[in-house]
Formats: sequence, C-alpha cells, structure tokens
Amino acid sequence: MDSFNDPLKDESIKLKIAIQKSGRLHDDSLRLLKECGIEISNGVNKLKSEASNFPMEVYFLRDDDIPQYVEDAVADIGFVGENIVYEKKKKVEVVEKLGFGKCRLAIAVNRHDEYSDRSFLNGKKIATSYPVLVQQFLDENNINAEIHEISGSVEIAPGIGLAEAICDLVSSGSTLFTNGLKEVETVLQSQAVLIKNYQLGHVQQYLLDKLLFRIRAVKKAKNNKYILLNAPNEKLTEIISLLPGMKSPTVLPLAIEGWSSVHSVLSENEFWEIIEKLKAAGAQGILVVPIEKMII
Ligand code: PRT
Ligand code: ZN
Repeated sequence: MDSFNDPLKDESIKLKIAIQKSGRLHDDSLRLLKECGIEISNGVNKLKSEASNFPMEVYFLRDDDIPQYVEDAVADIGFVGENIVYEKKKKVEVVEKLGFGKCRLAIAVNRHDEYSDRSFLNGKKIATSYPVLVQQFLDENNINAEIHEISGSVEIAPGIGLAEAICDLVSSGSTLFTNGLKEVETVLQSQAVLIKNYQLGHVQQYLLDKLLFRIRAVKKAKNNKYILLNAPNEKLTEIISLLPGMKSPTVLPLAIEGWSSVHSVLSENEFWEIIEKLKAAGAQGILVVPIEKMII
C-alpha cells in the first residue's frame, strides 16, 4: 500500500457507495455509516451526497437498482438486501452481512389450506415479485408450479383469485395474518449486506478495508456488553470462572476491605444466563453498559 499517497489526504479519490434513497434500509444504512464515524447529510431529496470526514461519495438509489450500479462500477460498493442481490443475479461480491433489514422470503398459502408438505404446491399458481428465487426453490424441490410475477401487493393475490399461494418478504408476519395467509416455506433468510464491484481499484479497496474495519468494530460492539460488578473476595475465583472476558476480567480492589470490583465483556447471546449465575455466586451491584466500538 505504499505505491500511492494516503488516499485519506487526496481529496480527488472517493469510495462511491450506493444506498437506498428511501425505504426500509435508508435510515439504518446512514446510521451504520454514522456509527463508523462517517457524517453524510441526509439525501431524501438528493441523488448524491458526500461525507464530510471520509473520502466517500454517496448515491441514493432504489434498492432494486443497486446491484446493477455496483456491477457497472458506477458505485464501488452498496448496501442492499440479500433478497435483491440473489434475485437480480448481478456479478457483484457479497462482502459482509450488516445485521439490519432482517426478513425472510417465504411462501404462504390460505390459512385454511391443509398443507402437509411441499407437494401441495404442485400445479398451483404462486404470485411473487421474486420469480428467479422462487423458480430456483421449485427446481431444487422438484415442484411443478406456475409463477405469476407481480410487482406489489402480493399478499392480496389469493384473496382476489389470482393465485393459490404467494412468495413474499416477511418480517413480523402481520401482513400475512391480516390477509388470511399462513407461512409454510422459507425460500431465503435475508438481511442487508455490503456488496462490492469485482474489479475494485487498489485505492478503493484500501478505503473499503478501512470502512470494513469500522463496520466490524461496530457490529462486534453491538453483540457485546460491558459488565461491572462487586464481589466478596472469597467468591472471586467462582465469579471469574463464569466470565469469559476478552482476555481475562479486570479485578480492582474496592475501598471496603474484602471486596473487589470485576469488569468484563459478555456477548448478548449468553448474557442473561451468566447474569443469573453471577448473582447466585454472590455478585452484587451489577452494572451493564453498552459498548460503542470494539477493536480486538
Ligand atoms: O423504493 P425502493 O424500490 O428502494 O424500495 P422498496 O419499496 O422496493 O423496498 P422496501 O423499502 O420496502 O424494502 C427494502 C428492503 O428491506 C427489502 O429489499 C428487504 O431486504 C428489507 N426488508 C426487511 C423488507 C421487510 N423487512 C419487509 N417486511 N422489505 C419488505 N417488507 C415488506 C414485505 O414485502 C411485506 O409487504 O413488509 C411486508 C411484510 O412485513 P410484516 O412485518 O407484516 O411481515
Ligand atoms: Zn425496491
């Protein structure tokens, strides 16, 4: 990386990123960049914007268009749902899952249908905006069904007699429920991902690596909590054995004789279980604090 000057100092070089102009991924995309220390003015009525403190140019686009822009190198990278990436089949590389925009592409049928297995779908009409992914699912499962492509309001198709089944994105499930449908198959688990053009230049790759380093630190911090507790010294060995920590917990003496303060990091997954055990082992005054960035 010494064949060029520090790109952060060369104002003509920018990493071009495409994010959704408005919709479900817009706010979280800008929030993630902000958490990475990158300030961008809001782009609701703009097509393009620039970061004030990172060499980055932001394009605000419809999510469906983002893979094409990245394939064509109009944008170097993009934040977009996996559902769009795999449906559009553009030549882009998926680099990192971003942890927001989580949903699943699922097949649903009428709530009263007796659905015992996938063979139910044979000979049926399935309404969807995701014909490529649905066809792939049908082929993989040897199902012969007809795909009816529609661009929106997929969930009303069975009610108006357009199809016997639908395949659409689901998050809470309430849209299916209010339309008298039930979810029966998952075609794809999806979340927002960072995609990149396959032939990124050296400088762009260098800037992407910087961004990825920050994104990973933010994601790690979100999955972990900082914990502080007080413990009687005779219980320290047991309490320390319950705490994984990054290396090992920090133990500091308290002003009161015979007590110590213990500091450590816990992952979100094991959090509640370990807290219960810590209490049972004699820990007191447990404080749990969010971590902003975590670099290990
Ligand atoms: O204008 P543009 O084309 O950019 O936006 P859009 O209207 O096509 O997309 P948008 O903003 O609705 O969604 C953008 C991305 O968010 C999707 O491509 C997914 O990756 C992700 N995402 C996450 C979702 C959902 N959750 C979701 N629940 N996208 C859509 N939905 C819809 C779904 O289609 C259905 O109508 O929400 C409804 C179901 O939600 P529940 O909570 O009732 O199950
Ligand atoms: Zn869209």
